[in-house]
Amino acid sequence: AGGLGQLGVGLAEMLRKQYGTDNVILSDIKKPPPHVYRSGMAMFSILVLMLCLVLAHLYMYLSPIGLHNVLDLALENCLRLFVPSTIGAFGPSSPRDPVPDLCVQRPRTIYGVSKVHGELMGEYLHHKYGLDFRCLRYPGVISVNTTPGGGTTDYAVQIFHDAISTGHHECYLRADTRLPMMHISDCHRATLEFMQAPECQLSLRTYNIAAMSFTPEEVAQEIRKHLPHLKITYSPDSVRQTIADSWPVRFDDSNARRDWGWKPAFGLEELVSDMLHTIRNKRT
Ligand code: AKB
Repeated sequence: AGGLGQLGVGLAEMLRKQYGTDNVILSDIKKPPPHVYRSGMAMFSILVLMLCLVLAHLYMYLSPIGLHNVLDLALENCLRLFVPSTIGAFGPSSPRDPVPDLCVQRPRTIYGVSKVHGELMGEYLHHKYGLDFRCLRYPGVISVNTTPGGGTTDYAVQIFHDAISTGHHECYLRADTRLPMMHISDCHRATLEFMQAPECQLSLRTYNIAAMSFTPEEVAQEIRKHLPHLKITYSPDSVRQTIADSWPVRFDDSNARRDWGWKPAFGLEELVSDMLHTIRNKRT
């Protein structure tokens, strides 16, 4: 996965509008669809030839080698580097409601461990060698453009498709499982605003960003305001339920709000009406 994942395509679209089409290059190990195709150049030549200021490194870096290559290239070429993290970087011994930016991080998934590794490597290179490393911890991101995979927060995408197509959603989490969530456009905007913030405003290098927190029951209730017949049944899957129970219920994002002015535009009400509207438009 990489630039063509849930976040990369929309982020590149936004960056291309601001910085020009040819100044933003998306890379991935997958073959891009024609509308996002730009160049098959190798990562090194992309960095050096385009003199990028920002390298949005959006793959999940389950491979530490990939992450280390990117960190080295950013350092050698004095690039501002963005690495995404998530609620998955916390674990059962972290405070959950709310979770602050700085606290115990002992995730029990390899996904979470790789996120903490990325956060710590970037911060180490920042403190030791001055790398302009920036990292955001995203909540579960909700968008229509990617098919939900096996993620713990993915029910919150699938439920909209099910509400419109069959009117029934079978949820793999318990009804009262509260997790932090965010509309994808807030997620893209946060990333851009954070990357554009002057260095002198940043008191941290890794920030939590929040928008809303809801349970499956609450999102179903809100969808029922538009589609009253939505039925939701619960069949918790032990793996994802255990992961969700170890993740934060709420993010404390007060540092992001204070340092670089973070403010979400979408709450639950706006998220639900936008998702239903967008999915319906795509189907017609
Ligand atoms: C997942 O559900 O695994 C991801 C995440 C919160 O990192 N969406």
